[in-house]
Amino acid sequence: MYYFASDIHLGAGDAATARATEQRFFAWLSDIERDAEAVFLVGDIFDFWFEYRHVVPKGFVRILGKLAQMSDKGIRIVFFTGNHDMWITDYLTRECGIEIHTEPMLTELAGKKLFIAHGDNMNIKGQPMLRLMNTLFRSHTARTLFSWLVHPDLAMSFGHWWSGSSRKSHGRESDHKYLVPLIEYADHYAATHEVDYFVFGHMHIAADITAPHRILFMGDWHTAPNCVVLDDSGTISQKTLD
Ligand SMILES: [Mn+2]
Repeated sequence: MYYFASDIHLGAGDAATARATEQRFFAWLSDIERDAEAVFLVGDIFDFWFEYRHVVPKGFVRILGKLAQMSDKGIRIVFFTGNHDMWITDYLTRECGIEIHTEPMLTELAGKKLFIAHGDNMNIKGQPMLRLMNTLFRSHTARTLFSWLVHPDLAMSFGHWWSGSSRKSHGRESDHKYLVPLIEYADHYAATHEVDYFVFGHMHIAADITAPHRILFMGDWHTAPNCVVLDDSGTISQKTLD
């Protein structure tokens, strides 16, 4: 079995909310651990993560321990960076055996071809401000300068403030018009590539689009914990968790 989840936003909200999300995510990982061949964490797993050469954010020990344990057992943990955790470098790979991907992936699982991506930074040509921020935030030079010049406590305060304002700009749970750019992206991509299923996060809207291409959008865990499951026969489905 293959499992997919995105937009957990660990650490978001007040301490009680953040702990409840972490416990829910931990329970899900413990549950799928029985039959998971691989787990795909499709971006924004952390509400904010900035990694220095020798310093990482506090917290998340249950989740990191669980992921390390699963990886040690031979379960493949594949992590796509999202727009909230794009500054992950090598800590999670070295410490927990997690595969980090900063770009979308076209892969074959259970005999099906899947295109997997967080969904930010795609089809944003008409949004110059977003494009500028993407370029700046992804710049290696900017990241190095930031880590040299900004004290970690200040970086975390800034990051949590920025993450909070970025999440608030979503707040549109059911409006499918926000999915259109990614649906267009998928249509365009499918014209030149063979794809059975597209799997996206980012928009915080859970949706299962069937035509002309099968596109599964995962929602965020603050609205309702959810995941996508691909079984060994190649059947894919979306699940809302309790
Ligand atoms: Mn998100």
